[in-house]
Amino acid sequence: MSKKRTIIISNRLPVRIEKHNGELQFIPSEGGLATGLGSIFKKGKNIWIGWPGYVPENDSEKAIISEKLAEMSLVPIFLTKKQLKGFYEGFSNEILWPIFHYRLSYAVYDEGYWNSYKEVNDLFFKKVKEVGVNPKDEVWVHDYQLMLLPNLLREHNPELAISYFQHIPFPPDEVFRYIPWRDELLEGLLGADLIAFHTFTDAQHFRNACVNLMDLSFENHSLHVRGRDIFIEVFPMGIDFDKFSALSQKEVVQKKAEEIKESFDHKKLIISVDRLDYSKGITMRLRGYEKLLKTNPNLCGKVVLYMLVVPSRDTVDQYRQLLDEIDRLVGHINSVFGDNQWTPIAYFYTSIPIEDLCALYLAADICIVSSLRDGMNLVCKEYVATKAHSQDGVLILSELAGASKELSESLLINPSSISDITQALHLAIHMPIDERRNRMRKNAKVVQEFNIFHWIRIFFIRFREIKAAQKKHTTRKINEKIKDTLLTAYSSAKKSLLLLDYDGTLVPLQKDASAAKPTSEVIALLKKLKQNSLSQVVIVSGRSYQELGTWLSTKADYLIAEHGIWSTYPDGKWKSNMPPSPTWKIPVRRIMSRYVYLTPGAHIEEKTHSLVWHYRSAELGHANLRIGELKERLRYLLVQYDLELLEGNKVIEVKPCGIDKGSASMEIVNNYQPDFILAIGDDVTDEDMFYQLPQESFTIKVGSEHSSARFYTENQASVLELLKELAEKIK
Ligand code: GDG
Repeated sequence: MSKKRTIIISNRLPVRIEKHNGELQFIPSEGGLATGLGSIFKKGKNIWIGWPGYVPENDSEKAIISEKLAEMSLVPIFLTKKQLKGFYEGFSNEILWPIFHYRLSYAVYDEGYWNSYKEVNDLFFKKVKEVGVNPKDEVWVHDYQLMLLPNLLREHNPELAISYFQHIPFPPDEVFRYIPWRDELLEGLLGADLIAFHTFTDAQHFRNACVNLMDLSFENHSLHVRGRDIFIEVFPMGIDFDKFSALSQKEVVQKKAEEIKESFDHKKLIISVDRLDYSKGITMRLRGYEKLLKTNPNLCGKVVLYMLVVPSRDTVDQYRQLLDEIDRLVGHINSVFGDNQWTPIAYFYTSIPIEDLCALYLAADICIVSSLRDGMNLVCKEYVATKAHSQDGVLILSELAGASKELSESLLINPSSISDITQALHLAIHMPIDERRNRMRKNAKVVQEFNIFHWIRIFFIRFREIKAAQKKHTTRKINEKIKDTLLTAYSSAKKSLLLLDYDGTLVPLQKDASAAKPTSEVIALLKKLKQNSLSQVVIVSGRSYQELGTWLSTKADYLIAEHGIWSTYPDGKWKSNMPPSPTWKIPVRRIMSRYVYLTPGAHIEEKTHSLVWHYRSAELGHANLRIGELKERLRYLLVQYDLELLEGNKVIEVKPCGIDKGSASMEIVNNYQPDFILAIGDDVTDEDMFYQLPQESFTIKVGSEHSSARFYTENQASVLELLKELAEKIK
């Protein structure tokens, strides 16, 4: 049997390929993610799949690259220039990137980009198939370029452990809505077992998108999709703390830092390091610095802003424009405030070796990160790690960067407020040494503890826990073996009893409850099941007895309505277990009506012995807000009149205590004494039935494994499949 392996998949491989004098050179990436994941993909037969960042000129070059990368456990996916344009520059960077960073007006909704995105995600999927994946393997997909991949993998391999991490933010669902292909993107991600983000806010936004756009339910930290639990998690990514901290102690780095300081005459050095991107708030930072100089002329000649901008995506229009804007602003500030002796901004549009970067961090009195939106931001963590020894330095950090949730001892700024930036710079320049040390020590502790290796460790712990729990649950999922046992027991039973819930079990749930009439398929099925003279078929529903009677009176042996209050057992005639005209309804209806008045889409259904507040057509968040108040207002009436409140699927129902689907079913069980019981239901109210029936009964929950039922099945359609097989057993 083949051994389990871990497959990492990301758009870019952790390597750069360059061609010099006709020779290919392979330069491994020094980035934090590459270092962290190195502890995984370099082990055993594990691999990392992705684009090598180079378009080969011919097949022989492809072969050379594949062979060389194989030695490094890397598997390349070769993309054409056209694919890179549509999938990467287009869909990923001109639609997803701006939308996910709240820049709605920058998005270009090009159908061609979308087709290219699908094509390339499919190419990644085919590559995974080609390298061979078995059900025991673990796959970890990284980032927004591959949002469709988890589901492509899932469809091919239902058991596979699949996780996804998004490195950039996830926008609020109302923003995400803008993307014409939003449903497909969510569907794509929902193929994973674990979907994780840097911050709780991002996780919350993603969850809301699934609940509000896909109408999924979220319980116990997980989304429920076609019988599978998908966990949404928060894992703030860290850096290789020890590497930066050790670099800062290296003599050569310290010397370089000293040289930097000297070259600026030991003036207060403020640094910023970012990729060229409109999400990084570079122009706002420049304006904040300009205002600092304008409002504090005494600082002129005493401070320098060292701004390192790393070239990125500068073939895209918006990035080119940003570059021009930065050039213009830097030129303006330097010419207005500078003189022969002093240039206020030292601006570099380049990238530098890691030792030089570390020396820059070390030399800086202040580091400013002013992202307008940033998934995490690693630069600020690297600055803190480099300063861990000296504990001297001030971090100014945007509250819209994920890192701000952890580095709370920074000077937090609103990056759209020029005054905020100016004020923070002023504070940082004048901060006393004790405070600087105190803040830096606390921040460094967080960066050290939650480092990249810790991130990977806790991610895999959770990932494996989820898979283990899934395996445990799947033993309860109706499979062929359980089905065989059930069908055999039914065939050989002398007296069998079928207790079937209606909505969500025999028919799908509908927005308009009155539209959920039995289909001809269900009617034919019930007719067939009823033909078994050794069996009784009972529909156990929460619906009103009038409605249930009109639809199903001749289709089943008995009907139980309103969660057990009405029953046609034993003589086929409706009777109620409750005295008529309950007085409690008047005050309960009055309160429920008030919340109908306040909530568009909500309505009250009146049954003979219960009142139901429906909110399937209301905005979910709004309804939840009202339900909280409604429950609070009903609390005293429940005690006063001995009532209970049932929370069902987009309904809450108030009814007298003591009678439920369980007690009504047990009345039949006690009289009929069946030797086979099958009970199926999807609602919380079916739990009373599952709980009270004899232990050996075949109790089946529809659509969720969280239940006291012995088994569960994926969805409503699978119930009909099962009942069909049952009907075929009738002699
Ligand atoms: C995305 C998300 C999230 C920069 N200049 C040089 C250089 N760098 C390195 C830094 C740092 C990295 O680049 C930049 O990382 P960030 O996290 O700041 O930003 P993104 O590239 O936008 O990354 C971000 C990240 O993914 C991880 O999940 O934090 O929010 O947008 O490591 O050191 N490195 C060298 N020379 C340079 O000139 N050697």
